[in-house]
Amino acid sequence: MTGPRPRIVITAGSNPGTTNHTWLRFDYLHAVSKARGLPSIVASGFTNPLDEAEQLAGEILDNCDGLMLSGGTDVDPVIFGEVPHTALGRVDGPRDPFEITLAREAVRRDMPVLGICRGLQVLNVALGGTLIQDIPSDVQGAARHEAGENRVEIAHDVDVVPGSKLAGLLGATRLGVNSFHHQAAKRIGEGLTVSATSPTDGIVEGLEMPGRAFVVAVQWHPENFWRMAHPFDGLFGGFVEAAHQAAEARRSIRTA
Ligand SMILES: [Mn+2]
Repeated sequence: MTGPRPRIVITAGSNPGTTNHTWLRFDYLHAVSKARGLPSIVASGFTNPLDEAEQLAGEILDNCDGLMLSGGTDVDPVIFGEVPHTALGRVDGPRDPFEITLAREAVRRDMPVLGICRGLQVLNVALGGTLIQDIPSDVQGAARHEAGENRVEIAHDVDVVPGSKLAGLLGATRLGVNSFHHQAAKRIGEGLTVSATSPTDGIVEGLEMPGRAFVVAVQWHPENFWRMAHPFDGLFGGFVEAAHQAAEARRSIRTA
């Protein structure tokens, strides 16, 4: 890859109800940087009237080459028309519409998108999908998807659909993943296909959009493995490469 590093914008949480901080684990930046992308952070919660959300999303995406939707709090089920479950965790009011708008606009533009954990759920809801609000309540005999504190502990296996983009990026059709979620995709959003599942309980662990250059999402946290050489490197490498291609294509149009 030659030329300037592709600009990857990473969404961050607005830390609802606590302090005047945004928050994002550094691992996301390290993983992008390791793949030779240039990471930057955007957060909701600054004074952006939601009626300007689409314009704001457009301006953010005009200034980057790829969108990474990061992990975080639960998506508010009111957005997909369901009553909140008693086991619903914290939600982040301004973050949901901000990220949903960004996700829809990025997909519309065919900009590369990588969704991680909550990011997979946001992408799914943005495209009209729904979520399992609490796996232990809703899925009998489910695997342990909420692991402990060790970010690189393997919690369960995933089966990756052969021939999927994800299988190509990872170079494997079964591998162990970490897991820090109690929600999961239920009805799949328009245009998305399931690229990975947890073999014992069928929980959706990967989504992607055929026909787009790079719209890929995983339910686990590959960014936590950036310190080691790992098949997950292929996921970030493919994402940053797609962003690079998109940037090069735009530059060639501009100079033509
Ligand atoms: Mn899981």
